[in-house]
Amino acid sequence: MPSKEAFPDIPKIPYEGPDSKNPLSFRHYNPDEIVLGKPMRDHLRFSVVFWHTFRNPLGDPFGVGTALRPWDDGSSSIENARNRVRVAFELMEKLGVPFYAFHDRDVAPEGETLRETNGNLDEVVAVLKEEQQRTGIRLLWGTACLFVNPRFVHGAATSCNADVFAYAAAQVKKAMEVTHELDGAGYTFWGGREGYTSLLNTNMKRELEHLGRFLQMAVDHKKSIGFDGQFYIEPKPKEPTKHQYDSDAAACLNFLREHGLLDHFKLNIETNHATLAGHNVEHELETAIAADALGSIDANMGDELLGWDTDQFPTNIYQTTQVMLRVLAAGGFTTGGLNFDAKVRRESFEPIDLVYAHIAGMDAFARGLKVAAAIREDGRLREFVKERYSSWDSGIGAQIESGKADFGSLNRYMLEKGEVAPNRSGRQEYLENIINEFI
Ligand code: XLS
Ligand code: NI
Ligand code: NI
Repeated sequence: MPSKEAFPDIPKIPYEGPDSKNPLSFRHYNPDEIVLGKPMRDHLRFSVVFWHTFRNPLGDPFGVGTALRPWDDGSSSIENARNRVRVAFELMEKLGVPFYAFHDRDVAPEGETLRETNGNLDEVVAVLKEEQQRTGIRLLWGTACLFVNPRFVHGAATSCNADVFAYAAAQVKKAMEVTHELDGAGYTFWGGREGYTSLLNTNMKRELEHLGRFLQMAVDHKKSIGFDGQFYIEPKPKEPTKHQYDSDAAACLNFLREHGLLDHFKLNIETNHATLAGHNVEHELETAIAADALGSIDANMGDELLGWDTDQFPTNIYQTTQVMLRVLAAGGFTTGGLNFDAKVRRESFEPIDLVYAHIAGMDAFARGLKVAAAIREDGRLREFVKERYSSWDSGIGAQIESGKADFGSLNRYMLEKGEVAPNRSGRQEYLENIINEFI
């Protein structure tokens, strides 16, 4: 515990059940409660992000930051950085969150040179390590910030400037080593500025090849330092560039396959990135699961009236249900978790809003988990889909699936039969009503 608590009036948040009117309690998240044979804690694997929760001043393009963070002296001193880490762990402990995630530059200030910057990072990592040991809270994943500093104006691994590629490589090398030292369960690559704003000045083929080479170097380094955490790629279609190369799950999978990297990466799917890509999170999860590549989830939500990455705390139970249905269907998380890549609104500037926001997100997902578990136990939805595809389980369908049919045999089959078996209704509204029955 820091000598002086940053949240002195906040107790450890208790579970009080659905009827509780206490805003500092969970009404659904009950970590030890067994759902489908497993404690909620292990199903949900919540993680707090350092960047939004402890470094975001809550500014927007029209106004300065509004966040009140009395523990932060606003300086870029190491002392301030180390103290911030202690505050972060105080909050995570009070929330009962088992994981956290950070970018290298969230936790420690940059120095004049790479060497000095690395030294700053080491000084803060020492406190992270201490606090992890004290609390048992673990690092879900580490990552490198390759997008804030002006040197990355044209990208990092996809920069037109080879020196920038080299700097990014050195930075990721260090971030991986630090993640390893903190026993991180994973390491994430989000494309940052890996994309373009104008094709007039861009050699796309060359940039993509550089990105492939960069990730291969990371795979090699992982092996050389003996880090066995999971690598993730996080798809996002736009912001900050007009066209990010990792635009969606399918594009990432294709890129990994093309560069022979598929065995080394899984996907980290972010709810609102899916929406920005013109999909929804269910679609992105299904795409990842079909390729056996669902690794982790950046849990947030967008606003249907705003077309940018608003990173709101996930409070939509219909959506958390949809997410948890997929997580359960995929057999649950292994290395990954539900990482709140979410920030409080600019209008929610008090420290206690950080607490309310996480309680809201955790309860929305706990409730989504319970609803999804009930839907699975009920079985009607699964049975409907199974039945819908039953023509593939025997006869001509089974022959096609097992590779025993060809155009010739299918032609003979159909000439003999003359017309297809009648189609059946898709019953979408009936199925939507089943979901509502449980919510
Ligand atoms: C930005 C991304 C970023 C990654 C980590 O939109 O979501 O926060 O999760 O670099
Ligand atoms: Ni994210
Ligand atoms: Ni995002």
